[in-house]
Amino acid sequence: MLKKVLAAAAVFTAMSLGHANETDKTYWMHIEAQDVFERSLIADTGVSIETVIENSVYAFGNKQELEQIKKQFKVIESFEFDLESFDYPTGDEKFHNYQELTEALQKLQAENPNLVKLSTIGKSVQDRDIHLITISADLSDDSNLPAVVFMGGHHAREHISVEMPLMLAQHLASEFKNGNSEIIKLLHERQVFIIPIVNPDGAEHDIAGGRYKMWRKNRVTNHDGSIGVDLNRNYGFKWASGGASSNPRSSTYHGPEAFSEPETRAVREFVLSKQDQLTTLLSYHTFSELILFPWGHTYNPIADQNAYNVHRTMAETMSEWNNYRPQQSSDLYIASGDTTDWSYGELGLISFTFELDPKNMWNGGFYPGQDTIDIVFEKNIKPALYLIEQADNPYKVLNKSTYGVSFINTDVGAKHAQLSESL
Ligand code: 0X9
Ligand code: ZN
Repeated sequence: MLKKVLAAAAVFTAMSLGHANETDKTYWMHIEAQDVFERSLIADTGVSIETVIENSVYAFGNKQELEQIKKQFKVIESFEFDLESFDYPTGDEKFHNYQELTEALQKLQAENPNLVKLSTIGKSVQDRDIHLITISADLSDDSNLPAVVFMGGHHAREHISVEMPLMLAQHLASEFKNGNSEIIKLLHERQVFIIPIVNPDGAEHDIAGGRYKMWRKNRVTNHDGSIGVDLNRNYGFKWASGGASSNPRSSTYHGPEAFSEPETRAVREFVLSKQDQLTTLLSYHTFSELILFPWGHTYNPIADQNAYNVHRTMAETMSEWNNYRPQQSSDLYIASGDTTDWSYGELGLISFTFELDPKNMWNGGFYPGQDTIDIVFEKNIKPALYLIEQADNPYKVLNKSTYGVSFINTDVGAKHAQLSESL
């Protein structure tokens, strides 16, 4: 605990960014915000909101964004955030860098050739493979088993969001091997797809030199020479419609167009290629201990009542295991172009974003230390197994025998209607 407090203190006391020019400097801000509308206005300036507490938020942003916020809101405290002298306690070797992750996935496949397949869905900006693990007793490419996809590592600094899907893959394989009858049955009836790291370039940058850098975006060079697009603002459903920045220097830059980035395109192509099988998607992020579901780009709930109820019911059920708070994404703040608005909005997948541990900045924020890995896994394995279990038809959680004739599929396409009506 002391370590965590010290880590948080290091975050708060870090001060100057030697190499950057004025506009590149990053500021840590504590801003008064009474409700979700004020939080959305703040997010709209381009800062990335990191912690929401009752009447205020904590956020990172650049000088220009800070100035804009000062005009509208009371900034309780702000200071320049020193990326260079940020010195997190050592001892985080348990986290997997890209090379170690790749080796762990290769080992998993080598040890379980009939259950685990390692492939790639595409390349990152810097030409790294974006790995895909398929786990099933049926590994054939044309399988028609119901499927669920788990993803991690959209945001570079969210390292625990990579460990969770890796451990999920390892857990499924080892339990299958150990004769766990529940897992054996599950893997005979499903294909489980796991993409542990969508943004490998960003994650490698964040740890380069043995020092965390609070990096969020990918590593593309933008037209103005700045670096990075926020991959969780780059998906193509209601893209750039709020809570995402058009400024390439912003940490929530949405990119020049929807799916401008090879990483989000790779996810799109993969998900589209499996759309006949996929019913469910979970994207792991950190931090705040939340279970989020669409919409994120609007305060409106999903118009389709059944789909809304499925999301809410599943989120509430999962929250009993991990004690995270279930809520609509936009209850946090409006943000457009995230993975789950696209996967639900475009394809009707039942879609969740988990904000994993810790709960807040004072417990370590993005860098809570390696002891948190096992805690996160223990809390979140049951929710993951539950999603796999329900993936044949998530609408079964509603326990209804029929939806009658009044069912109108207002949000999405054929897939969703078909599942809902099959009850
Ligand atoms: O802002 C994000 O992309 C996610 N939070 S994070 O701290 N991991 O960056 C939350 C996305 C939730 N979606 C919306 N609020 N629309
Ligand atoms: Zn994130």
